[in-house]
Amino acid sequence: MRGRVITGLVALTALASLALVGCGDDDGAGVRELDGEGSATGSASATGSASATGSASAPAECVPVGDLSEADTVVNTVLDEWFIALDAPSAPAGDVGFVAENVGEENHEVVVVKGVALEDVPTDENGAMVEDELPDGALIGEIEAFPPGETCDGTFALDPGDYLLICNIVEEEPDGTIESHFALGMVTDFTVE
Ligand SMILES: [Cu+2]
Repeated sequence: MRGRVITGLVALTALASLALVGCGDDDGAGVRELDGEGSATGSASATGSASATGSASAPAECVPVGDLSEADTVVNTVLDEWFIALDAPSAPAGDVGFVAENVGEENHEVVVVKGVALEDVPTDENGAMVEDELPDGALIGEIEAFPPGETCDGTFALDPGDYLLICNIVEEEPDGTIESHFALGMVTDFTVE
């Protein structure tokens, strides 16, 4: 019952809750505990994620995208709570392979978006990107969510332009805590020249 009360509060103060989550790296242990509980019981947390992002309903596993061996440029990418770091801010036009290492403690993903400024990314009430509302052609592709401790890669044919790399996972924990990885800071610029 306590969880339901908190959920109601979160609905009214989603932004404040996100800010608290963002400040509280120490809360990570608790969140992870709840994660484990959720998967063990098959609870509603996965349902919430699926409706928000369509990416986290099944157990995450690395599914490489494209053929890394064909990449003209390889960009090493680090995913963690709550940032995406690249070893190069740009690449020449062509096949760009992102080799993403998840050094964090939660699943992460990489969505490649072209030609949309950060302030123009369409978002929902949780601060997550609404992929369906992106301009036509802006959604280039994505490395779907994969687990902590793993490395996954995606190779995309990129034309010159300004890009964003975004982790768009949203999780609603059993205690009502909502985490939008994008809102928490998992976004970075990338330029193709
Ligand atoms: Cu993430």
